[in-house]
Amino acid sequence: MVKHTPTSVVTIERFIIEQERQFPEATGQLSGILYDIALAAKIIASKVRRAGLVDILGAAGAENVQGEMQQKLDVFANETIVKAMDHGGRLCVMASEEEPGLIHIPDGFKCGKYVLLFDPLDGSSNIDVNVPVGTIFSVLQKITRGTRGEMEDVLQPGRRQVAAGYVIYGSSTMLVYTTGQGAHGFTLDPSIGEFLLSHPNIRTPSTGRYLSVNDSYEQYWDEPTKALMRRYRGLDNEHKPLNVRYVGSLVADFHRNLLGGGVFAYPASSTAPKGKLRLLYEANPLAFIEKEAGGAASDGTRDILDIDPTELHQRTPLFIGSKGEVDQASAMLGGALSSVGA
Ligand code: AFP
Repeated sequence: MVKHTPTSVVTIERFIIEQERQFPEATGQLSGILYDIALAAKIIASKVRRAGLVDILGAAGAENVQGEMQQKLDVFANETIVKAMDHGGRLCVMASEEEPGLIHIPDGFKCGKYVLLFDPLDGSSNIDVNVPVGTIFSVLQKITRGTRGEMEDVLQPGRRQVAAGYVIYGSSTMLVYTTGQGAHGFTLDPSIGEFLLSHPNIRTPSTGRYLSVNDSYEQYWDEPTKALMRRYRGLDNEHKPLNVRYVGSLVADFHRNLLGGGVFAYPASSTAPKGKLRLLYEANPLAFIEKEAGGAASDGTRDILDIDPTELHQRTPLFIGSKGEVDQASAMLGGALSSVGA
């Protein structure tokens, strides 16, 4: 395999092809999905960049399945991804945060052997204040026998993901993905319209620097969760405090902590007993990336990747980041992570 250094210019396309070549039996379908996602990300990035310039902000008038107001860019991002992906003959079904049910491949297009789950524009309430937003995606293999994908194909544990990634639309646009051979980051060069390899083989520090949590919910947390947060903050007088950083845009908080080390926490509370974040297209893909970077993810009792989903829009508490901090969460909240200490 070619050794990529920070000085060699490697496009995402070249990188995907080189990774695919390591698997002579590969059909190229997964690579095709990743190219199409990169294309959709470029289209969304160009729209997000212009959001402050054009009259596109504001609610679209519809409420999405989670009961949150959809912004126009959510709708645009959702449609962009669906249209970029539905005709390639690689997918058998899709599901999006923005749509209540499965998104089937239209009649007339071929169905393939993969399933795509995505959150088209996470953190969209941040758009009108110029805070980074993101796209998150997860790819699974079809397990049912028919041609079209079914709910059973979608409701698979995260451990079965064959690819996952996210795009952050920030000061630059970055795409980070994994196919289980490390987590790799690409930065969009807008002058040539290409994602270039900028962060090969990302490794997250084993102990953290940052704590990202919305502690306005503290009054709704149970005692073990409050104790965990005190520990993260060094208020137990035994540990060094983590630095608190919370954007409120999952991809932005996750990305910073992945590179700098730390933990993102969205615990269960009395007002949100299952937390807020969605298992299939938020927690699972980020957990796969985190694992590939040497970190971990837990709901407090189980490794996120081991959870058997029962619903498309299922929520989960989430503790994700450096192993040391996630391990602390499992120890104090009652779970033992299969991947931690293994
Ligand atoms: P929005 O899409 O409504 O902005 O929600 C963003 C989000 O799903 C995720 O990106 C954040 O980490 C989380 O919610 C923030 O939630 P709180 O506002 O409850 O802290």
